[in-house]
Parts: sequence; structure tokens; C-alpha cells
Amino acid sequence: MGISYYIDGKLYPKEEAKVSVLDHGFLYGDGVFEGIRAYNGRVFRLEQHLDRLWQGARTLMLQIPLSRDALRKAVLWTLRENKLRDAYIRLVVTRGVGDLGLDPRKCPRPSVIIITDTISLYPAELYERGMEVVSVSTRKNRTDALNPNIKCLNYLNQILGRLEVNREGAPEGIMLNQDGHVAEATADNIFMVLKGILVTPPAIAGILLGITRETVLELAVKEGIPTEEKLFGLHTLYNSEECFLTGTGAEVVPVVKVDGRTIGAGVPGEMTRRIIKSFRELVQQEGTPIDG
Ligand code: PXG
Repeated sequence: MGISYYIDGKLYPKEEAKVSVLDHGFLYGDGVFEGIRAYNGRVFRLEQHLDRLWQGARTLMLQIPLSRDALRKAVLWTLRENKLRDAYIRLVVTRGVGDLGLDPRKCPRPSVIIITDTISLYPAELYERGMEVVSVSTRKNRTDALNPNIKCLNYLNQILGRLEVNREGAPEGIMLNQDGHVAEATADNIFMVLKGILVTPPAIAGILLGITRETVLELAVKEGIPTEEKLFGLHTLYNSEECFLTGTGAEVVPVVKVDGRTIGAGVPGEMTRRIIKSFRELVQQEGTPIDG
């Protein structure tokens, strides 16, 4: 039997899992989502993902129609029904069906969708050799227009960045904020090593506060690697000793070139490799068991 997806309490075969064209998630990008991973029968950092989902929903005044406990159970149930132990989980809460106006008050019932499936990953050799990335001209949304820390269904800012990345033939790209500070990649956070310190842009750079980013900051402390959250520009990044990206899909991926400038020795750095190793160990150990 094929994969089934969860929509509002029921499972539907993938091909039949459909939502209304009047759902404001479709019409306006009105909703929130999470991308989560399960490794070896455990969901990695599920509670942190649920926290972020509820925080975004609160700001959007979107009432998630399930209790936190019920949503957690629904995620685990969907994974069990699909017999998935290593999986990508996409949790989506939309404003629900309304009329053609944008007023959310016309949408009485938000929808909850849980997509669980296998994952497509970057090729393993990219983690050995490191990737070459480019910066793009599309700037991050201003935090006072659409806060990038809300993982909302409107991803056009990142998609405009991604179109530039594709034209360059690169696997990922770096976005700057309105002040020209390095913010994050189109679907990943960014780290660099500067004078032996692991540096990543702070929340005020206008970024998504990634769960992988948070995990890496914790792992660095355990590894005795000093960390700092501070603003920096492309010039500083070009002259960094090491660089890597972090995200649920990408995990921790080394960067060896930015805009044609070689980073460090042009191979994944020592700190980067330590972080990759400890991250891979952690995801196999930690997490909410799918089987309860
Ligand atoms: N920044 C942005 C803009 C993101 O979309 C991250 C950082 C990393 O966050 P986490 O919590 O995953 O460490 C993301 C991740 C994909 C995919 O297919 C990833 C994301 C969204 C959509 C697709 O890899 N978000």
C-alpha cells in the first residue's frame, strides 16, 4: 500500500489528499507549517517544532483546532500508519475555507494537514567536498512587513531567492537583509568560523530561528567551541575560516565557496566536521518515539 496523508483527522491515499480551492492557505498563503524529520523511529525535536508552529499561529491569530497533545499524537499516528521510521514530516495548518475576500473571520475552521513521506537528500559527496553557494539580490522581508521568523505558507521571498540560485546553477544561496547583513540561505541557516569562534546571525538579522541552528549552537557548547550570534556582511563571510548551512532537510552541510571566493582551505573545516559528526550522533539518539 502507498503513502497516506492526514487531513483533519482522516488519512487519505496520497493521490486523493486534496484541499479546497477556497482554502485561504491556497488563496493567500494564510497559514503556518513545519518541516520535521524522523530518524530511526524517533521524531527529532518535535516539541521545538510544535512550539514554533504555535508561536506563528498566535501571531497570525490562527486557532489551531487541536490541542498540542492531540497534534503530537496525530503526527505519530500518521507515521505509524505509513510504517515510516525515517521520514520527512510536513505539518501544515491553514486558515481553512473562506470566501474570496481575504478576511480570516470568514474562515470558521482551520485545517490541519500532516504529510509524512520519505526524504530526498543532498548527495553524500556534497558533505565530503562541501558546496559552492552564491549570494542573491533578493533581500529578506523586513521583520515589520512579514517576519521571517513566522514559518508561514507565503514563501515567495525565499522562492524569489531560489530562482536566482537556480539561474546560477548553485545548490543553495545566501540572502541578505535590508541592511545588507547576511541573514540566512533560502531554506537553511548559516554559520561561519571567524578567529576560532562559531558565528551565526542573530534573530534581529530577520531570519527563521531554525531548530537545527539551535541544535548546532547547543552541540558547539558541548564540544567546547565558542559561539557568538552577531551581524556580519559578505566581506566578512568571504574571509571566514569555515562556513556551513543548517536545516532540517540539509542537516549540517559544509560550504567551501561563496560567490567564487574560496572559504578557508576550500575543504570542509575541522569545526564543521566535528559539528556534522556530533549532529549525526544526536539525531540517532534523541527524539520522540513513534511507537510511544
Ligand atoms: N531558514 C529558512 C527560511 C527555512 O525555510 C531553515 C532556515 C532551517 O530551519 P530548521 O528549523 O529546519 O532548522 C528553513 C527550513 C526543505 C525545506 O525542503 C526546508 C524549509 C522549508 C521548506 C522546505 O528543505 N525550512
